[in-house]
Amino acid sequence: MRAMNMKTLISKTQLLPVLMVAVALLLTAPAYAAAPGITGTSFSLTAGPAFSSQPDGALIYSWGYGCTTAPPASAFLPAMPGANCPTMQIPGPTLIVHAGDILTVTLTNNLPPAAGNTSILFPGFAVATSDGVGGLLTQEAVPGGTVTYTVTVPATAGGTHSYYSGTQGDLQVEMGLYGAIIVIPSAIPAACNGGVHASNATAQSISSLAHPGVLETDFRLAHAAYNHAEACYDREYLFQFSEMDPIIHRAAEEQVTALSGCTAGAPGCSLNVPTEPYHAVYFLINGRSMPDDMDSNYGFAYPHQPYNGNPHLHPGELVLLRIIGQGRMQHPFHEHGNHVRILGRDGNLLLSATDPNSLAGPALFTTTTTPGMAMDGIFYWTGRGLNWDPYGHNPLNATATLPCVADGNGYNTGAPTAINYFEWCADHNKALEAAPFGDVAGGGPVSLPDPNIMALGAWYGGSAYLGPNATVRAVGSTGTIPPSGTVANSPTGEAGFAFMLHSHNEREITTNNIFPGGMMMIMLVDSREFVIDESK
Ligand SMILES: [Cu+2]
Repeated sequence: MRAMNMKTLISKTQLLPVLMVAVALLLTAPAYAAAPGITGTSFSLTAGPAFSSQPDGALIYSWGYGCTTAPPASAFLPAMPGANCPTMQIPGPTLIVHAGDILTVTLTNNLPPAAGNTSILFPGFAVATSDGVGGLLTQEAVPGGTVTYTVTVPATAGGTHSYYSGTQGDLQVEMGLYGAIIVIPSAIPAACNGGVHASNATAQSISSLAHPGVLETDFRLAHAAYNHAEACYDREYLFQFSEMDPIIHRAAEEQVTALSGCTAGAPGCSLNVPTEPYHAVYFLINGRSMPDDMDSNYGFAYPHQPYNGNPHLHPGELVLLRIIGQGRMQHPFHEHGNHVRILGRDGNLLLSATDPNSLAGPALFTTTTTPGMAMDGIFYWTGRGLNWDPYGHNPLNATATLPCVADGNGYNTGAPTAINYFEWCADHNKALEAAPFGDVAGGGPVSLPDPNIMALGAWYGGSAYLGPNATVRAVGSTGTIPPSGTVANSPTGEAGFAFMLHSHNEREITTNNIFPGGMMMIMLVDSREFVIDESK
């Protein structure tokens, strides 16, 4: 996912030079695609220890899955220069596989000897095992040893799935031994090959203010989450929710240190870490707390937490949210701006009882995950219900008014390349501002603050309208100081509508009891002519 526009942030907040250097370094760090992972039919994974980082500066002793050796660049999906699979990461590497595959997953146990055995569960899949020793739930790898799982992915499979340790789960999952499996369906319905994404490039090419010569790249893994015409999507993100109680991690670290060098299986060479009472203070999206989750994928500051949480989208796009609850708590995660229509849970499509050809998943206000549960849902944003016209600018003609022709559902979808594609026509030309610029006449109830006021923050493009062209024509409330064309408000910079996506358990949007933090991120809705580039 694309990193935040830090350039705007520093110019508006005039941070200390030393911090600007740090931010500049972040800008040069590679950040890549939407739902990255490793692909193939044979995976060599390891379970091992490393320290994960928190935005309060804490380094937390953790366990995670990783790659025994770095896979070839061709194993990464989407293809991303600079992508890596370290020997330990949280969450574990996302395994991107195809329906009908038979997977061979060999796990090497590189945890400290005192940690004992470890394993992987693949809930919902038929699994055969070889090597290892018998455990309570599956075959396990002894310290220094291996176990091999042969996982059959049904030809009809699709969607998002979890994997996690099946050994002493109260400790090992808490320590970080979990990850995701994405199954690409065996057949993609023809209806899914059009969609909003296909027309974005056309919309961008006709805009006088698009990034010259740069058109949007397709960062999807597929065009549908399942082999079903109602499972098409235009963009995708993977969110894995978890939490950590650092007291447990500290106890594990102290005992591992005290027992360093002991012989696995010998008397006394084992951990006795209490996992109750449980008092989590870190709440994670893809292994990171806010604001770290808004930084780059594979950012060098997070060598063991490579995945971010930073969604961007255009109006009307069907955005596939792949969501997994990986910890022990329920997380009532709220996607602001619309409900999420659930396609399937744990890889099972939710079909209508009366029409088995139709989907009947609920539209959820919060995508609440119970432990271990995965769900796939569709989110989109159009501006419907705002009661004013957020599309009120025309990038091709500063004085012409964009047409809005309502389809049967009330949206402007007749011209798929229109900049105001998916505008809710009932609000077309409805004024927001008392003294506006652009297409929409004055008379609205709102006097927006001067865009030069720093307190509005980096997100405000100087305009109440979507799009870089709106930013160009934005002026201060005095009408004398145009904020556009500055570093803070470059028309080529991102000036989308920002929505908080966060846990509705408000304790979970803190980091070690400090707000804001934890399980929170910002979603940006960008006008279509702005190129969402997941590759940097
Ligand atoms: Cu909310």
